[in-house]
Amino acid sequence: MNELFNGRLAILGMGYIGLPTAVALATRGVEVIGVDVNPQTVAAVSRGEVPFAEPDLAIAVSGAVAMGRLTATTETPEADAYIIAVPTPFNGDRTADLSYVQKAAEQIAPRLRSGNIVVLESTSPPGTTEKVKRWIAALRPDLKMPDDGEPGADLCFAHCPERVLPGRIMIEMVTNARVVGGLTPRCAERAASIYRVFAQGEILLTDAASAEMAKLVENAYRDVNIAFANELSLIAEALHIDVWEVIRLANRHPRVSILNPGPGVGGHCIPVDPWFIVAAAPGLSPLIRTAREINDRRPHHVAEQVVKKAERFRNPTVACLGLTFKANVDDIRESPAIEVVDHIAGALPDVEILIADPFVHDVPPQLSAHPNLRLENAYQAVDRADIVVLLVEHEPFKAIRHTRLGGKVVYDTRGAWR
Ligand code: SAJ
Repeated sequence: MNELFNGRLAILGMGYIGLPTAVALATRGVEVIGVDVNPQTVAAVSRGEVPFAEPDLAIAVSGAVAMGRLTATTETPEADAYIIAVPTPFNGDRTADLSYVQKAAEQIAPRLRSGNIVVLESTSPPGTTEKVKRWIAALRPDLKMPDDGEPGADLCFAHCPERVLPGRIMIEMVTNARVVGGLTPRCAERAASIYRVFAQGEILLTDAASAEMAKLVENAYRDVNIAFANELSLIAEALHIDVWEVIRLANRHPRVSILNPGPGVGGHCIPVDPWFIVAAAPGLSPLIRTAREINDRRPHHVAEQVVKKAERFRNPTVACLGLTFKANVDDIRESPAIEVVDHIAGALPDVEILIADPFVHDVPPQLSAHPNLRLENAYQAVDRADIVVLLVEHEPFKAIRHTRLGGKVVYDTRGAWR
């Protein structure tokens, strides 16, 4: 009980979760091999560099590589434990695309030996850890799979969902409570030995399907609560009431904590994960589905408001501040801000649109087809604009003085300039 893993560990997927997890283990003495299909990612990690921005990650990666504890390769090596941290996007019908998970399982299968642990970290629908076991079992009939009540299994399988918040990954990786769901209790216990190496938060042992579902539920909970705020914003707009003031007042109630309305919900997790629940129980999830739809409609609604404001001018210039999916990160995946800009630029082809974001240095490919759109420094964009739209509350934007915005139409979708 409470053993600590001290073998060799391979992590498949050197992305937003795999790489910080690799570093957390490597800097505490575990020999970690990072595996990725992308040779550029492997080359970057091998040089001790990080292919994306996340506070404090770069220094930790270069330290772990310099210590010789973290290496990277495109080939799946032999190891004592494997963590799968590859993407699980959704298909056109919004069911989970498990092809990356399946490929990872198939890559691991030929390397497995008796005593190995396989952990799935990728966010997955209930039953996926069981599927990983079956994919591996089909390729390795020589190894005994873990089945409840049957002793003597050669392998352990568990789901341990990541729960870190982009922008705070290095802190939350260590401090968050960790759910470890095993296909059997022994699987959970053995997988927990890996996370005990670095986790200071509580480690909660459970079964694999509960762990899979808990992760989806966490993000659906947030999505539903953001949808509530976004719906309030629509209602307040129609009733000419200031939604931010209403929320500020309501939140002084001891049991009320309303989130912030905004231009939509982005990132790789919250707009995706609730659909996995809807797909698993379609007739039973109207609230979760509706919340998704409310949040998905937000960018279009925000863009329409801007278009209406622009109609009041003869030849306006519009500044859109912020392109990333949320504040103070450089990640533009599933960014509602980009969707808003795309709508505005398309709806107002003769209007000059200036876009600015301290974390984005080129016009994102999704926007490159608009000839009326230009990337600018935020101050210049604001100074030249008739209409200023705040889409992401990056710290440098919050610092823009109110006097600079004087005489302009200001649409603050984040309530940051109140
Ligand atoms: N947002 C709002 N209003 C709010 C809060 C957020 O509009 O009040 C928007 C953000 O601007 C952004 C989106 O929602 O576009 C999501 O941002 P976020 O900060 O809520 O979450 P993520 O996607 O960065 O990370 C989430 C986290 N999940 C929860 O908080 C329940 C994180 O802990 C998970 O590990 C992560 O998803 C994941 O990987 O699943």
